[in-house]
Amino acid sequence: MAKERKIILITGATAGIGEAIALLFAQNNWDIIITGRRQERLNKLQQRLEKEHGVAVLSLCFDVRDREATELQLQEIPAHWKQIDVLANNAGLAMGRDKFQDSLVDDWEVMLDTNVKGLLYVSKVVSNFMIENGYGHIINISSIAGKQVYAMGHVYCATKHAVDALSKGMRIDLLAHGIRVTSINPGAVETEFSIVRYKGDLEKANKVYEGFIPLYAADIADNVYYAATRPPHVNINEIIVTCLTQADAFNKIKSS
Ligand code: NDP
Ligand code: 8X3
Repeated sequence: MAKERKIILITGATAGIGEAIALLFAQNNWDIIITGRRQERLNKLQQRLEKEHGVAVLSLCFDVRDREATELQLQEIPAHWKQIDVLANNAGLAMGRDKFQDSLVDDWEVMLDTNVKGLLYVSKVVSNFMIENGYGHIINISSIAGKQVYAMGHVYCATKHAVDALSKGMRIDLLAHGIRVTSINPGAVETEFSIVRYKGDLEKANKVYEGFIPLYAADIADNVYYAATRPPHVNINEIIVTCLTQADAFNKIKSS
């Protein structure tokens, strides 16, 4: 069946940047595959996208750390939905903000398994759909933590450096198939990211965004949409984006 609209698959669409990407692409009449672990949020988002924007939505509930579930869920989508134009590899997280020597091995594993291995599991399946289709675009949400290493960032920064390297490697190997690869590297974006990083400690999480105007999830969705809608001969290799009061991982102006 020939498709009417373009299709984007977004991992981690139940919150923050992923949800904003879903909303922006739906506003622009794309059909959307949304994924995440929280079924209730997926249901709500699906209803919203279908009702407000009249686009088709496929919702897949799985944990990207679970290789078998990830492969099964993606392999089993109807053939029509495999004609994916854009994969936004967005699911990710930081866990803890402690000195290396004090940090928890369990936290390292969650970050490595989600940000690196989960991204790989999804990309392997979807890049093969794209090769079969003869087109596609993989957009990896990395971070300025993938460009610089800051204190008490060790493993999170390592996972995002890995995403940076993987984006480069994928771009080279998928070149012959006409598949574009972009990495987007945001500075501080106000989402549920810090609530997750500080394990539900709202006071610590809110402090991260005090005293300056951070980026918002919609700003990153805008970057993704920009990269996804360039003319076919153009590939945006990477975008590094911060709010006006942040120069890099180390220099941020905050009012007291
Ligand atoms: P949020 O916490 O708001 O959203 C994270 C999303 O990832 C959720 O939808 C969550 O869904 C999903 N997710 C997390 N773990 C898994 C998993 N194991 N399996 C499936 N889905 C998962 O954070 P952001 O929107 O800020 O983060 C999105 C991406 O942006 C991440 O990769 C993050 O590293 C990156 N980033 C964030 C920045 C920031 O300052 N906020 C800056 C730079 C990059 P669910 O819980 O339902 O599974
Ligand atoms: C999230 C932004 O600065 O906390 O990737 O690493 S930062």
